Amino acid sequence: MKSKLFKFLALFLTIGVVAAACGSDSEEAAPATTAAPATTAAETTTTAQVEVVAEGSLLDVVQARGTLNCGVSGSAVAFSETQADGSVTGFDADYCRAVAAAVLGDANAVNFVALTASERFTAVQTGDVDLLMRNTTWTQSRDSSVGMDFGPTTYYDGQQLMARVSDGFSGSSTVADLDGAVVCTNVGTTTEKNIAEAALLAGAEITLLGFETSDEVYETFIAGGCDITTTDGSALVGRKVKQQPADQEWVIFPATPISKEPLGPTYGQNDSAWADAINWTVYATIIMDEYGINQANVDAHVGDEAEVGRLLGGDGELQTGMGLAADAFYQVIKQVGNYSDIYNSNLNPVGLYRDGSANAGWLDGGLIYAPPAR
Ligand SMILES: N[C@@H](CCC(=O)N[C@@H](CS)C(=O)NCC(=O)O)C(=O)O
Repeated sequence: MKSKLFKFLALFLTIGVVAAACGSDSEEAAPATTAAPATTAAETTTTAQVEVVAEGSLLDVVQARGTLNCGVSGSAVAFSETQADGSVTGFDADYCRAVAAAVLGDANAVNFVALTASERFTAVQTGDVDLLMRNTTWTQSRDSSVGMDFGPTTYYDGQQLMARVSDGFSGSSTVADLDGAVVCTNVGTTTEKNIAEAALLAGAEITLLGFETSDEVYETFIAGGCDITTTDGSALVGRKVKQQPADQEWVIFPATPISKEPLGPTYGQNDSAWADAINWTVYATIIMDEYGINQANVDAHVGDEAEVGRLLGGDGELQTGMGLAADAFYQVIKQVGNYSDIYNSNLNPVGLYRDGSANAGWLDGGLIYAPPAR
């Protein structure tokens, strides 16, 4: 009975993927992978299915390889920046390291792959990267026809605009004020679609210039080739801090973003063991933060009771059942840090703070929340 149900589900999944691929959106489309584990699982019993899925998982591939191939931007200020010595720093880069610490026991076992926005989903589909931590917004099309799955949102962002004060823009400017403006952004993003729609709805006629990289966007903006740049608000803040010339004053508006941009880990669809490893790495950083357990004091909490003890590898630990070492999340906190450690060290320096934002913890009125570790 069960095997018939799974056969039906596998058939349904395969049809779903094909149908979705036909309707995929050209700008972001990468050929959707087929649901191989589900198809194989259709021939087996329930117990065997779990094993088949685990064996076919990227989790095993990454553990056998000994390094995590993590797709980042490499030029997203404070999120992933390739430094002169080749190292990559930032909030997203640290989440790549956290996953490597959980899966491989070594936060440094990461091969960072710099990808433009338009390259990123293809890199997942072809297996060039195991995971994207690349300012990537969770959207319906990416989650379906583009063939991705999404983990917990690590940064709640929203799209804003940036312009020169000398051109008459201020913090209270709106999209309607863009009428006649040249707007620069990077291609293969939610950004270009959001601004086109928002301008249409506000009755503003804009000229939209698309570039492959943000560096080109800002070179053009600084040289006066565009009146406006637009992208995720966090990126505008970072670029203003780093690149605003002494003779220009840039302003970010509107105060309420024109879109929701939930950013987080993105990986190929239908690989539950891999998804669980990544998702629980993020959740572990959040739960430890809720307890005030961080990189500096984690050693004092090994052996604690209940949820903290389980997450750090003690009695009742649930990590080995997921294909990870019992101390996987201890390694994450010890080698990389909890959510606040990662957020504050990377984002406070550019002026982004959790307090009062959507990225505060749920107990402080924000949206950062994790399910229970039990
Ligand atoms: N979150 C949006 C935008 C992502 C995006 O490409 N953002 C820019 C601004 S942070 C970026 O990553 N630029 C860095 C680069 O050009 O490599 C999306 O997922 O489409």
